[in-house]
Amino acid sequence: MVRLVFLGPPGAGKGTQASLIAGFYQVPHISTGDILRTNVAQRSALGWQAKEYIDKGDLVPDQLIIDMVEERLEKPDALHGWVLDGFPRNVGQAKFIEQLLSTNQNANDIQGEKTQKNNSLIVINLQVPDQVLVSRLLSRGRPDDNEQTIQHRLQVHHQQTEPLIEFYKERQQLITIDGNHSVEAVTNSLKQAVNQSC
Ligand code: B4P
Repeated sequence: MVRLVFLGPPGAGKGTQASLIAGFYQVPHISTGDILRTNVAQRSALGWQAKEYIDKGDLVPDQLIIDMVEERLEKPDALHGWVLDGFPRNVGQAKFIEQLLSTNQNANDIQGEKTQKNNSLIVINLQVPDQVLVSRLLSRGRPDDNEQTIQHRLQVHHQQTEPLIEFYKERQQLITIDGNHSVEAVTNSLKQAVNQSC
């Protein structure tokens, strides 16, 4: 079973690679950014709450995101693996995933299923220099891709998401990939690294 998480700064190519890898392993690609933007477009209650954070480049509060991810992971298509893109983004969110997988593991153990590797998580850290990120995002041009918001998103990433590198290193779940190459080259490195870990 493939359970993959993509870490990396804004513009590192998480969405681009997560979509390709999810297609390759035939598991759902779950992007918290995409789900939030759909909610904003639909003007749902969650969308109204999330919009001000996204526009500023801040993280949306944990409880809103965790409830949203929990609901998505309970859908039938996510029972046999997933690729999470943009989640977790801080230690609180990472602890939620850890707890969720350990609860699943306990349930499977009680049922006597052989799940030695079933609940293991692979964490991909896509590395790209800040100046490359800024130019990629400015040329993408999403509403939150303006110079001021991008700089703030990078700062939020360094402060809140980068500590996850150590968190997952300690758990021996981290694979670091150089994302500063063509999309195809990055995908190839990723497939190779994931195949070795599965
Ligand atoms: P996200 O939607 O996750 O967006 P992102 O980090 O900006 O982009 P990503 O890294 O996926 O870049 P992409 O592949 O598209 O977050 C947006 C906002 O939502 C956050 O700021 C936050 O407010 C909120 N949010 C989301 N998740 C949250 C959470 N868990 N908790 C709290 N808040 C949350 O690539 C970018 C560009 O680069 C594209 O144009 C692409 O074509 C290009 N590109 C990709 N790979 C390339 C390559 N190898 N070479 C050249 N260009 C490349």
